[in-house]
Amino acid sequence: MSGVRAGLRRVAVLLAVASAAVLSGWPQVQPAVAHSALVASQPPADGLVEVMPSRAYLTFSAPVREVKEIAVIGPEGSVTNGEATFDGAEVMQTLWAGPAGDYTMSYFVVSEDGHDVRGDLHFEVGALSVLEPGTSTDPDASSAPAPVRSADEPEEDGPGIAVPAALLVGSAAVALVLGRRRSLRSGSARSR
Ligand SMILES: [Cu+2]
Repeated sequence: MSGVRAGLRRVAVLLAVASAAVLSGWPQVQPAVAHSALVASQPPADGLVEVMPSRAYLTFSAPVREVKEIAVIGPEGSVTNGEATFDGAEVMQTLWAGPAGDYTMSYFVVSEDGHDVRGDLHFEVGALSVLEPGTSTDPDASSAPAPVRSADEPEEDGPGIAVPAALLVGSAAVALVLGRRRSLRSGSARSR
């Protein structure tokens, strides 16, 4: 009987130790879960806007207690106009008009739990076509001479369409002559 009681007491002690460990460990875990972070912004991170908006917004995962600094730096320097304001988890910063180009928006706020939340993001101001200069200057895009050549001699394995137009016209003429000569010599049996 006493053995059973001793066993029960041991179990009770173990449970008490275990629950004490859980309770003491709990407050250390909780702040990490509630830690605030940036969840959205306007302009969006790595986004493109055609014109600099008059206001930038930063939305955090927890309410903001204080805004230390919001900075928006572009090709001609800072475009922030006055102090940032905040309402709950959203921070608003008024902006001056800025030129097209790359901008860095950095933030430093104090979250509801008293922790600093800081970081930066990038966005670009400019027309959509400015973002894709590769497609218009790409040598592969000069495919205009290709239809002419393929219409004349579809089976010629000439140089690729990446070759400059002048070279292409010259080689097309040579290929045309060679092609004619070859077809005269071997008839329609050999096409290549
Ligand atoms: Cu925190």
